[in-house]
Amino acid sequence: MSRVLTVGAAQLGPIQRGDGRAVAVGRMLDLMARAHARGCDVVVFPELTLTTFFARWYMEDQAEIDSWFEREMPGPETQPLFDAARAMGLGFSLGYAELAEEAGGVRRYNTAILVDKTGTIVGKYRKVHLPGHAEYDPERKFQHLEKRYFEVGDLGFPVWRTLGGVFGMCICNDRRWPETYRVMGLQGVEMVLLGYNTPTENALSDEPENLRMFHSDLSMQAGAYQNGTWVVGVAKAGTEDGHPMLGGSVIIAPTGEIVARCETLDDELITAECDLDDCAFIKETVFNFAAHRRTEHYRLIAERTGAVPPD
Ligand code: ING
Repeated sequence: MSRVLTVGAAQLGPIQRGDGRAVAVGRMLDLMARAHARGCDVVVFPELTLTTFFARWYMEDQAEIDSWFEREMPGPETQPLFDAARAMGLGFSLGYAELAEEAGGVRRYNTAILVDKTGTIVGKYRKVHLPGHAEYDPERKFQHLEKRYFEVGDLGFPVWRTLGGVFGMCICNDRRWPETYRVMGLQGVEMVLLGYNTPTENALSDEPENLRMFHSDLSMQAGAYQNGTWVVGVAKAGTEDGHPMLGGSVIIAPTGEIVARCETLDDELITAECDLDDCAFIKETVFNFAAHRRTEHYRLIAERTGAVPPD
């Protein structure tokens, strides 16, 4: 039995600070049309797909800051994406800055949503690992103010049964942390959809660009293999207002192998036939937690060594 999904990774090239949302949406609709032409079931877009990576800019005026956020999803400018999904029978994941009025206050998150083939939002995730800093840092070659503009995500790492499988999401820095994949892995995730906006330079050191790409791939490949899940990692790439961003969007199999990778720093679609049933072998053999992590042995070892057994 196989459950093959044709998956598209829709890398976006740079979005300049002066580009309106319509520029991004227009390019996304073109990528969706190309994905549909290639028979895709779902297409994955980057983190903060609708705007430039505005966290690189120090801002104090709240109205200016809030101009980068979406107050409704879909809203007038993003509705065409949902209409296209429904018309083409094409699911998608989308990253954006979310402004929500919740619990009697205004909340701001770095958010991703999963939309099914009917154009319905079936899942939402809010970024947990916010890198960078909250105040202007003169020591840095450039700013990375996610801690200033976003709150820590409050939805955990859920998974959703949709598109014939078990799907999860995370965002950018989340992909570097093993817990991100593990929490979803323990829920049986079969495909993790993630976007990233990763500067090619380290603001505080002379880290070489190839090491940035290596760490990005390493994190996602390990997460895929150690949890027996597909991982789709999609960049907003290229140079935004003089700030270069990593490309290298990938589709990674549960074995940890990269099965497709973008080669440019522009809008680029890569696709792969992803059999969700390929997850089972890794989950049920190499990483069979119940079979290979024998917790009753702790007590035996504790008695022999006098160590304090876990509660
Ligand atoms: N960007 C970067 C990322 O995690 C970063 C920030 C780069 C942190 C390299 C640590 C090392 O890919 C975002 N937006 O999280």
